[in-house]
Amino acid sequence: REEALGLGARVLRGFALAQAGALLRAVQDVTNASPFRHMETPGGFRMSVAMTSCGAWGWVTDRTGYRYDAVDPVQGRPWPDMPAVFLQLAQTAAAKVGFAGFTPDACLVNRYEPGAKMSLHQDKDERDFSAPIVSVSLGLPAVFLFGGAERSDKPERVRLSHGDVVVWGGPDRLRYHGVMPLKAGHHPLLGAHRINLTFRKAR
Ligand code: MD3
Ligand code: FE
Repeated sequence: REEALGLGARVLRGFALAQAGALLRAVQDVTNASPFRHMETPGGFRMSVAMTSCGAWGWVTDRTGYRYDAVDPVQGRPWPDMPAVFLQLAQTAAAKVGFAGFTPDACLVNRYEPGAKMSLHQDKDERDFSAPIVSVSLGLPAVFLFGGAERSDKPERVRLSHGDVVVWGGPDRLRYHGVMPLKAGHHPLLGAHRINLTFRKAR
């Protein structure tokens, strides 16, 4: 099942289902090396989503701004390697919708608990907007907000469930997007959490 969202956004329902167990074991390996943390925005707010990264580059925010950094500032070491099962899934999904040759060098791992949300934003800390972003949803479902080119454009709501993969590229790469506060619930593999993996080409 493949749905078009915008011209450059494709939802692959259940594309990651068969790999979910292996992906979650790999998340555990990543977080053993670089644990989830609640980062601070430049404006001084604590993010409700807990984050970590793997791959050559990790996304970081603190009082000085947003950036990709080769070093995990909490651990003082490079981010853990991107697990093979992550890379394989991201590349297969990208190729399926026309982005053959996608080589992500960063995977941001987001963990939501009930009430956690992500306000409307654009992803523009990457250097090359011609590369897509691939996202993988695991655990509790969430309502994703898919906005327009301006923050004030009314967003579409899209439910993303366990195993769904979305590829955002081309004309949709810079659209505003966010996630509504997570509803409480129980998922057999993740309990009261949702985990989202986003694969990016940072550099
Ligand atoms: C649409 N994460 O980490 S993934 C993020 O579910 C982020 O955790 C959300 O937004 C989450 O930056 C949404 C889906 C996503 C990612 C990047 C996009 C959608 C996008 C870039 C452009 C348009
Ligand atoms: Fe984003």
